[in-house]
Amino acid sequence: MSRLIIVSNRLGNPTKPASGGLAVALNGALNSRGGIWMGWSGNITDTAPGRGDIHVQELGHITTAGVDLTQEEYDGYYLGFSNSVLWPAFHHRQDLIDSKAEYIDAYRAVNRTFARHLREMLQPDDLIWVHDYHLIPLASELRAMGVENKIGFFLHIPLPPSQVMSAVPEHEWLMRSFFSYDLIGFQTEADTENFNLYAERRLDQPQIEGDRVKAFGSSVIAKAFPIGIDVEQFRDLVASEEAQELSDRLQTKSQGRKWITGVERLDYSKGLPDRLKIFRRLLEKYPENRGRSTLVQIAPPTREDVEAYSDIREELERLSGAVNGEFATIDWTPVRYIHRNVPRAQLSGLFSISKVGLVTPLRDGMNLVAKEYVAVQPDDDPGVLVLSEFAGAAEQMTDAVIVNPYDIETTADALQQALNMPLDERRDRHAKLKDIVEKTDVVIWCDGFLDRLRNV
Ligand code: GDG
Repeated sequence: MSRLIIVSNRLGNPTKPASGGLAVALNGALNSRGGIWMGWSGNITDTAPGRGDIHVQELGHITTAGVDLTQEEYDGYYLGFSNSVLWPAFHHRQDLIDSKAEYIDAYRAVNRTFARHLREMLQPDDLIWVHDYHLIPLASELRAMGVENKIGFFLHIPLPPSQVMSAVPEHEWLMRSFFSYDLIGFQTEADTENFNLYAERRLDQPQIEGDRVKAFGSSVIAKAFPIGIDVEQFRDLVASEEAQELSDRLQTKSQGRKWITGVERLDYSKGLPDRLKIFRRLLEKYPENRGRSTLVQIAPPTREDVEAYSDIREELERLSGAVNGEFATIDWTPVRYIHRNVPRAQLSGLFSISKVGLVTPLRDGMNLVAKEYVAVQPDDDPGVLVLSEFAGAAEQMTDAVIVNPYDIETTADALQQALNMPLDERRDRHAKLKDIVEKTDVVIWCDGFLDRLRNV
């Protein structure tokens, strides 16, 4: 069997029990095939740009290769082009693009450095799998160095329509780099369609035949591979002592109150301020929820060095403070807002007793929280998933209560509907959602992508 080479911005750690579904699946795939995981080591050094050391570690039949970055590279490649240009643009927030000429240079240079280190470690039949927007040009750098191995790419975030894509500096160059891959995986059919439409409208004489797109004298297969979660692992967590202890405590304390739960990194794409406005509207319009429903919002910090993130924390504190100030009573706090990372076992416990999983991003590649919430609902008395139509997950999870989070009024109505949904309807929707989550778990996703890549 050919070795698997995973390349991602951050390096996974195969020696530690992985906490996220993605790391679990990739560790599993690497363990069964043997191979290399390459990524940024997490170190910032002061060597000359492009000379960053590589730290190679042998862990059984997995090798990890961590590449150091200089401060300049980190600022330009990671904070700059990846997270101040591509992340906002790909999430339809052209208004937040903050572009400087040196960003794209650093982005290209770091991709070249990764390619240079990787080429030295490659064997002819290695299968290479590159992850996410930080590394889109990696294959074209490898091809320029003569690498002929099969190379696949998976985009974890959405691919925007060509009109939005055209806001990205040098977008033609970026889109052209996709054609150095053999296989590109997107989260949804909609993303795949955006890729094909960009090719049709902006490339010179493209040909699209089924999954295959031909342009620039090369051809690539572009296809949706919706990512899933490790259902078994997440259910084991909910059975753990830590999860049980928390859910028992919450249920005893709640005295019949209903928990509504939201969990995500404090990112502008996740629609957190709108969520607080939705909850506020629920309390205003349906006063029977006062004293009876509580929103638990967990939003750990993320990318605080990127300027566009600086105001969200303040805005969220202001909004949650205002709701609590207006509606709280001596023995009820409407919003519990936690700006810290919560242990994964506790998250699973909280999900399991929450009557509503409120997942309302303004734009999201997939959204794993929606799937985690469904995975741990009790079959006999399940809660309701309220899901934004702008999450990739909405393409598969059509039995959720689907909402438009920009429309505060109708989303507050939908939340009220979810809180009062009859048991039969909840069971019916849950059974269908659970089926989807189980049938498209992360191992199936990983095997599906690699099988296709091997057979391209
Ligand atoms: C990107 C795409 C796509 C969250 N808070 C805590 C915590 N989490 C965990 C969740 C979930 C994961 O982090 C977040 O995954 P998402 O899918 O919701 O979102 P992104 O981080 O934006 O991921 C996304 C994903 O890639 C996979 O392809 O679905 O669209 O944007 O597992 O549970 N975990 C812990 N404490 C927290 O406070 N332990």
